[in-house]
Amino acid sequence: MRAARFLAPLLGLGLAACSAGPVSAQEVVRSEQASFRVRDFSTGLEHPWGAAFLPDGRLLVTERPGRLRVIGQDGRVSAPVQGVPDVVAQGQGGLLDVALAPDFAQTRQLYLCFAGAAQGGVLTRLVSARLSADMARLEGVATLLDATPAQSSGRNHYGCRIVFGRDGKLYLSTGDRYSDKSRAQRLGDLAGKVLRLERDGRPAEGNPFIGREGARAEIFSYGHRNPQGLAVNPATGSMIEIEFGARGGDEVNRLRAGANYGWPLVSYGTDYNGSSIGTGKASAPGIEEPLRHWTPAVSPSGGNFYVGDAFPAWRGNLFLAALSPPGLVRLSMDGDRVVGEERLLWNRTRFRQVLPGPDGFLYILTDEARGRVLRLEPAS
Ligand SMILES: [Ca+2]
Repeated sequence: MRAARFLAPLLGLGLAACSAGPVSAQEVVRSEQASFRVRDFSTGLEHPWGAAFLPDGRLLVTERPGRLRVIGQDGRVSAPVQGVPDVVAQGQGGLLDVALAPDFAQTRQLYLCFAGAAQGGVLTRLVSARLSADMARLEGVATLLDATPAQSSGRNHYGCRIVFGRDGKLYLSTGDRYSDKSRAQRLGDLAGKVLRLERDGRPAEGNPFIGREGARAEIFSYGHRNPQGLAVNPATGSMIEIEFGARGGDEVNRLRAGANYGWPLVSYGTDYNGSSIGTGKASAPGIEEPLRHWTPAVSPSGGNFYVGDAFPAWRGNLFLAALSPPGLVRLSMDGDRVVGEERLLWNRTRFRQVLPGPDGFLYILTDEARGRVLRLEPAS
């Protein structure tokens, strides 16, 4: 068991069979600032990846193999929503994130991000669609952006988180696609970037590389490895990005227009075989420092800031869903500075995404073949 625990983070494997066992329903956890009960809110989801609450309190959830579901407030899972585009559900790819348009209540417009087939291979693709009034199907599906060029080798590192900024623009993260790390530094390439888009997929007005020869106008920031987390800090309005390092070097960053976040020139971690990354340095002039970094890795996928009334002590904290070692990372913030860290439900079940609900409870997607939505509720 000790060897397995040591090797698991290196191999990217989960350890569902640790001594404490997987996270289970009805458990009460007493932590630094809050006591909570963990409930199985919903079950029977295959590798849920992204989620968005609808205005009526229901929850839209993606399943990586290519399904979109609506979960009722009673936790009941709908039949798959019809009309989801074909995805390449191989490796880390598949149907990944879902986000609602800011005016969803009027337009019923939503956005999906996934691994899509294209000429020359596979890439990260962004589409828009309308959710039918009965929530049974998607209508008017349109491809907004392909993070070109497509890559024929490998099925890893798609990034693929969608978030709207305070500026009303759509931010989309893309991974470096693993095989050729240098894609993240190339400004003519949309891999390993955070893109800032108008709602129809065009480059957003004011983007930093508009007019620069050889650079893509969609790019907001670059030098990212595999960013699966994006969230707006409610205290500052900053766009916060979360990305996996290789063997260590996971990062939380505050995004600035036109900034270089360093991959693969610098990293606080090493490559999986222990060799150094790029220059072998952890930082360099002209490259943005992370707000926080982890070695050994925690493998943070999605993350969100807690807003709500159920856990007053957690307001404004940034929660990260960690895959390996699995669990929840809670970061206390002072503005955009990270001033504290606590690990919850650690070494138990792989978590893909975490988000607060309109009821103030905290919802977690588990990365399992028989995946669940967990709900944390206050316990006295
Ligand atoms: Ca970095």
